[in-house]
Amino acid sequence: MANSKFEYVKQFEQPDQLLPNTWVVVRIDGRGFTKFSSKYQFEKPNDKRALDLMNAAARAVMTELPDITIAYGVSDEYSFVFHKTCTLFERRASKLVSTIVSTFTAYYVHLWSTYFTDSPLSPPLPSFDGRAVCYPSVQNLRDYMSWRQVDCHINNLYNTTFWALIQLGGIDATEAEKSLKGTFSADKNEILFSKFSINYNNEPEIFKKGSVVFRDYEPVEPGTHNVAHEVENLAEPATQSKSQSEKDKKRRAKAAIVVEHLDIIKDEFWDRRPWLLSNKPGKIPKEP
Ligand SMILES: Nc1nc2c(ncn2[C@@H]2O[C@H](COP(=O)(O)OP(=O)(O)O)[C@@H](O)[C@H]2O)c(=O)[nH]1
Ligand SMILES: [Mg+2]
Repeated sequence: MANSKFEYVKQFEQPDQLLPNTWVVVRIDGRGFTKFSSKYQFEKPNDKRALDLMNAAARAVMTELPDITIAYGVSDEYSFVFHKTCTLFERRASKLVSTIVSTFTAYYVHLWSTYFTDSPLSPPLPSFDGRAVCYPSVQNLRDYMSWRQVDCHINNLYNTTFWALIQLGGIDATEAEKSLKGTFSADKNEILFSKFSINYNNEPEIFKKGSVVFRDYEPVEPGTHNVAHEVENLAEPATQSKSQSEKDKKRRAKAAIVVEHLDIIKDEFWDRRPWLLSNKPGKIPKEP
């Protein structure tokens, strides 16, 4: 094809490659969800429909993008983790982020009416922003995931107590804020229990722990696999025969993508699911 005199503009396209051999986390966040949640009267502090919708959209994203090994969501945010050996889009940040954001948003809108059966969407429509961050080690990645889950816990304990004071205690937001100022976790647990007979431990797991999405294979005995160590020493994706990668692909496609509300801070979660860090599909569980 002949070059046109306009073609020089291509030089303005600058590389935006993510560092190779690192775990890439794309975190998306609902734009203006403070307003959006009040428009659709989300329940306070947690709206189960809204969380289920976020989880369904995240599941759809993972189904379409097999390079995502795990995702974690809380409130109006979701983090999607690409395995460190993933070469999708030659690891261009803008392509990765825009793909996640648009796929997630499309499914969020598409699935809206399944979860909000009697409040149809109207403009301004929901939208999400996104960013990509590279984490060089398994420890950094796990600390990132732990950071999000600790955040979920701190916010949920605060919000649960704050809204109990208002909805059950009959005080206003200013007073509730004042009575929580400077309190520690133990104080909030105590307020919930002594004033409202609420045992925070009995709150739904989805509210306390957030949601983790992953492909489900048969769990292994903890201590039998040292995947973190192996994967840390891997500088390049292990070269695989075509037939092996076809097999992996099929097995990955067969695996159910599950949404659970588990502790992802402790080792156990990762030890029992070596495929999350190894990116090698595990055994498909037998039908019960
Ligand atoms: N009522 C209610 N609000 C929620 C729920 N999940 C998220 N939100 C709202 O979404 C906001 C998310 O925080 P952030 O992203 O910082 O605010 P944004 O910039 O307005 O999107 C929260 O402050 C809540 O107002 C929910 O389950 N119930
Ligand atoms: Mg937001």
